Amino acid sequence: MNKRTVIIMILVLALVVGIFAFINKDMVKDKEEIHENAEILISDSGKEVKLTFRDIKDLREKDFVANLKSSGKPAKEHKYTGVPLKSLFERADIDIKDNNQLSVKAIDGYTVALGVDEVLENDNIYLAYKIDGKPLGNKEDGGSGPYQIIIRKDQFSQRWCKHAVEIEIND
Ligand SMILES: Nc1nc2c(c(=O)[nH]1)N[C@H]1C(S)=C(S)[C@@H](COP(=O)(O)O)O[C@H]1N2
Ligand SMILES: [Mo]
Repeated sequence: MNKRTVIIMILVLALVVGIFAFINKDMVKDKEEIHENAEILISDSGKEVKLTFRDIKDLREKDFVANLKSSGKPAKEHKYTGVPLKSLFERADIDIKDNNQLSVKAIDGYTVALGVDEVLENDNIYLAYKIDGKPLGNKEDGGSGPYQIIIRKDQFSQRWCKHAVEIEIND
């Protein structure tokens, strides 16, 4: 192999690596955009407020640990990232303290009821969007997000509503 061939091979390799890095960067950006389009609808007797991922991330983001009990597996501790659920109502200018109950609805129809008293507790109910530092992912890719309700005190995780899309204040 002469010197010229070696130089050409190195240039071709560098070009290939560069193209792959470029494509990968675009793919990562697309994923982030899909994730950032995740919205939550809050409804309170006729009033509807839509919060975007940006709105939610601008609230009091916090890392916390909680024990996930997945079906057929022993409970496992995970680090979640999210915001206290009650901060969403503050952001939407909805005062829930004179209400009793609200329900969280998921894209698969799963609905959980939450008492206003427990929602107002500190460090118990969160709207999470990351698990162990990674986005929760959506239903299609086997994840539990883009948003999941985490109730630290619910040891069996039944009310940890995955794929949450709407919160309705009932009464
Ligand atoms: N949207 C939605 N959320 C859900 C469920 C569900 O079927 N749909 N199952 C619940 C139950 S019974 C459990 S134990 C936890 C954990 O579910 P996993 O077994 O899929 O991890 O999610 C809860 N949240
Ligand atoms: Mo479950």
